[in-house]
Order: sequence, then C-alpha cells, then structure tokens
Amino acid sequence: TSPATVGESVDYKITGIDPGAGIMKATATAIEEYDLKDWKLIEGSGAAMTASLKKAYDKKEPIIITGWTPHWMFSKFDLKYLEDPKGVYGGEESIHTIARNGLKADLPGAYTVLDQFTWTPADMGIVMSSIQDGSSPEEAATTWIEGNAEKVAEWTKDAAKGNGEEVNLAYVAWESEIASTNVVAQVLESLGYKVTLRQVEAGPMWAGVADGSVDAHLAGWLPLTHKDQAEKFKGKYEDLGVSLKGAKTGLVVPKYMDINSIEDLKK
Ligand code: PBE
Repeated sequence: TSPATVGESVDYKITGIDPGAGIMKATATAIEEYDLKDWKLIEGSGAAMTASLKKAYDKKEPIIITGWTPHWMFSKFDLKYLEDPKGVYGGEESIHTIARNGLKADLPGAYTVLDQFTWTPADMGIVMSSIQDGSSPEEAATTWIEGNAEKVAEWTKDAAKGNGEEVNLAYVAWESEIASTNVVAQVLESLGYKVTLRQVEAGPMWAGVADGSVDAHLAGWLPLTHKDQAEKFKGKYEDLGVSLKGAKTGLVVPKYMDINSIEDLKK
C-alpha cells in the first residue's frame, strides 16, 4: 500500500547538510514555524545530500532536501523549491566576500582582487558543473579562468603584484564555495601570492576571519543565511561587498512530487 501522507512517504525526514550551515538553522525554524512536530532534520554534508538526492531521483522516490541556488543539482535534476509563505528562508540572498581587518594594509594587492571579485550564477554554474562532471576543482577553475580573461582582468585591475606572500582563504565544502574559492585562489596565485585553502566548518570560517587567522572567505551568505555570524563578529571583519547576486535557499523536492508548499508537509 502506498503511504497516506508525504510525511510517511519520506519517514518524516528532511535531508540536511553540515550542522553549521545557515540553511540548517533556517530549517529548524521552519519546523517550528510550520508546526511540523513529527519531522526530523537529518544532518550530513553537501555531498551526502546530493548522493541521497540522486539515489531517490533515479528511482522516482520522494525526498525533501535543504537546497540552494546556485547549485548544479538544478541543472542535473528537475527540482522545485517548496513555497515558503511565512518567509522563513528570506528572499533573495547575495554572497559577500569577508576579509579580516587589516588585510588592506598588509596585502593591498590581494585585498584589491578580493574586493573586485564579482561573477554571476551562470559563471559559478560552469565551474560547479565541470567539477560535478569529474574535473578536479583546480582544473575546473583553471578552465573557467582561461575562458574568461576579461572578467579576470577586471578583478586584477590596479592590483599590486604579490611577491610570494601567503594568503589564507577558508571555505566550507559547499559546492558553490568550492567553485568560487578555487577560482579566486588561482587568480591570486597568478598575481604572485601563495594561497593556502583551508576547508573548515561554517563557524570556524567566520571566527577565523574575525580573529585574523584567516585572511578572507568568499562564503558570506546575507542578509539572512549567515546573519548570526555576521552579527556575532560585527566590527571584527570587513565586508568587501557582494560577489554574486541572485542566491536563494529553501526546501527543495523533485518536480515529480505532488506538493508545492512547506505547508503541504503538515498534511
Ligand atoms: N549554503 C550554501 C550555505 C551557504 C552556502 C546555503 C548551504 C549555508 O546554508 O550556510
């Protein structure tokens, strides 16, 4: 017999990602706000979530995930965001570049590149998709840079060359940030800096910039997703502004599922 409700069909589970992600906090809020008492948010990682999605999708089975844009999953699978009438996931998000205080004085050329870095969801999508198709993040970044010399020239315009100085960038292993961080790292390297990439959790990423042990990160999702960290460390970092517009987070399901709103999870 087929399950009576969408909850039963997925065992009342929402497939989440790493516990430090802002989308996990928003989803815990959604469970409260929409009164989804029986539901559980399952922790994991971005990679584990997409593996579960693929497995369900291939069998046309129901699944509910914490999703975001830009992400290659939307080009690989037919997916939809569940409507969020209470606005728990906010509206449009932007990705900001967050630098440590003092970086401008210490490494002006690197600072200039980080400050001038902007690209589009389509640009990021190209890098994410080639990683998904089997390229290493480094290869995918190199290929994108080779094909986008004009854009890269805008980022490096008037930037002082480095002389082997070290630049520490932190990132979380979210597909979007793997793409951006590898691209910017290579551009900084080509300018003469020695870039170290550190993969960390979201909390330490923000804390590292605030305590100066990290020079910058490219993963500030605002105004909502990382609001807590942005407020907690206010004054202890410099927001270099938006690198990408048109980001979004929410609950995502395959289009073949017969629900459209988070409110439908109550039925
Ligand atoms: N994300 C991707 C992150 C920010 C980048 C939406 C999974 C988060 O929820 O914190």
